[in-house]
Amino acid sequence: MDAIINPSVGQFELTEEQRAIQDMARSFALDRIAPNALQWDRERHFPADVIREVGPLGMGGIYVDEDVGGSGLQRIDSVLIFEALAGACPAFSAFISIHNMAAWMIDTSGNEEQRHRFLPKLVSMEWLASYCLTEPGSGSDAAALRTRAIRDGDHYVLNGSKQFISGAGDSDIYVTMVRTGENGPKGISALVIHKDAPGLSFGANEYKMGWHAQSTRQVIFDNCRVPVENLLGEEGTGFSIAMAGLNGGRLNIAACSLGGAQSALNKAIDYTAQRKAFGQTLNQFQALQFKLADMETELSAARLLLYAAATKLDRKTQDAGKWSAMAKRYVTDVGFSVANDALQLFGGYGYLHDYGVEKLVRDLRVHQILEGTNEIMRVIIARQMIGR
Ligand code: FAD
Ligand code: 2MC
Repeated sequence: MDAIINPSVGQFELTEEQRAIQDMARSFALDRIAPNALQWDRERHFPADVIREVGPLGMGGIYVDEDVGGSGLQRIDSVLIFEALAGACPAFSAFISIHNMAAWMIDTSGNEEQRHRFLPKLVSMEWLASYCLTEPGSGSDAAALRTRAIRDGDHYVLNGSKQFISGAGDSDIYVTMVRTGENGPKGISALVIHKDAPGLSFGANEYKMGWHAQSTRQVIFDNCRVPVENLLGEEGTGFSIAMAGLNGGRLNIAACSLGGAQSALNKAIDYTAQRKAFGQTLNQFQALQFKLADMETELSAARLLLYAAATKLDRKTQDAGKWSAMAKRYVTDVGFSVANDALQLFGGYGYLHDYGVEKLVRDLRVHQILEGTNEIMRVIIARQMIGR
């Protein structure tokens, strides 16, 4: 059932079922993620074992249909889940989000045989999934991708590479956009590629500013052979499939920012209630009270926008893509700024790893870049506004 959301008066109320989903994700985050998050970050460890634990809890196919084992929930439920998981570790939450995006693409664009071949193992998280669109020569201009797939009997033969792929090398399934036809978006197709495909290899794990709990590698195709039966939809429809996936993915990334920033704010509220300067606790300085008030206000506005955008995608409204872009742009900008302000409130201790705030700042920074930069979100919003 939909959450009751009326953005025009700024009120929303979760249903009992949604509260139960939120509680389940929060307890998992508290018990299984939070105690390990700093260590994973320090050791650049991809916690595949703990990631797999979310499958039996229904978080491996949140909005995948129930006939193949999915949870059959809605976008609003998924943002509640990713917000809750990100409270403990945004990078962990974001990987589950990408996995869900890839699974949803197979669920909605795959044929029955493909759905039954891939989805039961993806929703249980026996198999993990990655999403491969970006290339070394094309990021924002995604329709310029050049990885070529040429038909050879009952296989495609792929040559090219994908850049910055989250989970690459650790995932079992790669939903990959390739060029099967002309230049531009209409020449792109989507393939489901298993990690054992001959000719598939991976680059080195990148050293990054944040998201250390996730691997990021190149995916390299050297005469890689993929069965034609792994084509999603028709040849030439891959770009639309990729973009439809991102409409939901962008909401989830925004939810990851929201959860991470809320966690930073909560830490700042506690810290400023204890730390003393000039004979009083920090939270007695009005300048800092005003800072906390602004952080709370902006996060609440971000949450309302996100929940409204998720509801629009659930209702498949004509402007859902624009709202998804608006939510991604606004929530990830606010999320980063709130986490950074929380770090400032901690003074020098905010800069120390053990306090957990600097990790949140580092993790949230990349949400302004990936799943479409925030400049590209403005391109999408403006195009809808001016009718192009
Ligand atoms: P560019 O496209 O080169 O952009 C450079 C700058 O120019 C940016 O500021 C951009 O906003 C700006 N710009 C470009 N075009 C315009 C324009 N028309 N108007 C205004 N400004 C513009 N991709 C995947 O496919 N799968 C993944 O799993 C994945 N995971 C990632 C994980 C990490 C940690 C990172 C860093 C990236 C990941 N990406 C992934 C790639 C990510 O989506 C791209 O980095 C992003 O889309 C930007 O592309 P680019 O890096 O090539 O930047
Ligand atoms: N939803 C549904 N369909 C969409 C869409 C959307 N959000 N955006 C575009 N399309 C369709 C569009 O309708 C058109 O189809 P048709 O001709 O049938 O109408 C087709 O796609 C081509 O669209 P455009 O003409 O708008 O294509 P253009 O090349 O001008 O630019 C742009 C599209 C800039 C919006 C796209 O390239 C883009 O989103 N770039 C950012 C790339 C990105 O987000 N990468 C993220 C990688 S994943 C990641 O980072 C992870 C961490 C997983």
